[in-house]
Amino acid sequence: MSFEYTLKKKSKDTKARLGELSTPHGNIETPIFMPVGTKATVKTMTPDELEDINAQIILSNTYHLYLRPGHDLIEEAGGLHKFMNWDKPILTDSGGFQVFSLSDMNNITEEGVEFKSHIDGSKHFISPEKSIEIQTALGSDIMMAFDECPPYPADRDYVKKSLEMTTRWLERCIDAKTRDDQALFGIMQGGMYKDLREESAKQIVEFDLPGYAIGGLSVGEPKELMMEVLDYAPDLLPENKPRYLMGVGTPFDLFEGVMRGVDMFDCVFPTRVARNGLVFTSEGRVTVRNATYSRDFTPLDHNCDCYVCQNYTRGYIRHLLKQNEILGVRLTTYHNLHFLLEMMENIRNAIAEDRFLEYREEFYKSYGLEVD
Ligand code: PRF
Ligand code: ZN
Repeated sequence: MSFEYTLKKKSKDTKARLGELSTPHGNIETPIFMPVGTKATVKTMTPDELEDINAQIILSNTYHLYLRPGHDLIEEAGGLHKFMNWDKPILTDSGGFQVFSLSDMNNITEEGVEFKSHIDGSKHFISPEKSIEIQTALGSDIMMAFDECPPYPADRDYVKKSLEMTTRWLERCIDAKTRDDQALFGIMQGGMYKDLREESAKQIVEFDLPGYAIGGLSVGEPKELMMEVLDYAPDLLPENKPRYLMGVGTPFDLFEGVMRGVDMFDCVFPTRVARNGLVFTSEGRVTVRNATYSRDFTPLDHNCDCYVCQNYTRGYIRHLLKQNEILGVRLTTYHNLHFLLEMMENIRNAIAEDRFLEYREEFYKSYGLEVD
């Protein structure tokens, strides 16, 4: 119903695209970065602050919310939007990936995944139907299919069987879906094998879903290998649907992904490193926690017009971080998210004005990245 992706422009010299995705909670301009709010909060950020920095959509996690506080409790509160006071779009990941990366034991069968909670060791079972039941209760705008993300490295035979099961799980997710105000995205797997990526894409595209994700990347493989897969994987998905690269989001990855035809990204990286005192600046990464910055009374980034850079110095923020004062991590998180969201806005403007490659080169030069 209210989900529509409009491809607004294709860049001439790269595969970058400009688009707009409409959802029941508003429209999203793509390419976009989605801040991660795993436990129904983007750590340290109020929804007002997220709106200040023009966050258009956030991501949350089925696995965590199912364990704590429970999806039934969130449903009782009126759904995730109401529970956390965020009225813009929300995408929820299905739990599959988190089960594999966080829980102690996990036993994968055709039926689903049995696992032990990383919190208290209790036993649980999530199937495709259960994942959709949880995401339905949460009421996210975009639900992700329940998939298996094979580890890296994994042999061909394993990856082939796994992607075929992921397709069968997708079909079960589609059958379990009940609400028409929620969209379901399918997830391509296939590891680092081109023919298996093709097979996976071919199978999931059959279901004519409102969007598709590229899963199974950034799982420990060398960066060159991820780029090799990204050279062809987005092209295997329909042009008229949004493409989402899951769990990827350094500044470099965002440029390289956009250039290869990706529209949506999420990653804990900017918020996680912010809590360790690492900030993005127009001149590269700065570990503001370091002693070098104790008497630096300049902003985190002299080219940044965010609230933090307009009002606070590196020296002050370093002091807060060293003292474990809560404000320190709030300020670094705010700046990092602002930095990435503004970078994405610049990327969209550059695509619109046919100067994506120029902007990329200018950014890389200043940031200290190699343009190849
Ligand atoms: N599948 C799901 N979530 C994910 C991934 C995946 O493959 C990844 C891989 N980088 C991150 N998050 N469902
Ligand atoms: Zn700033």
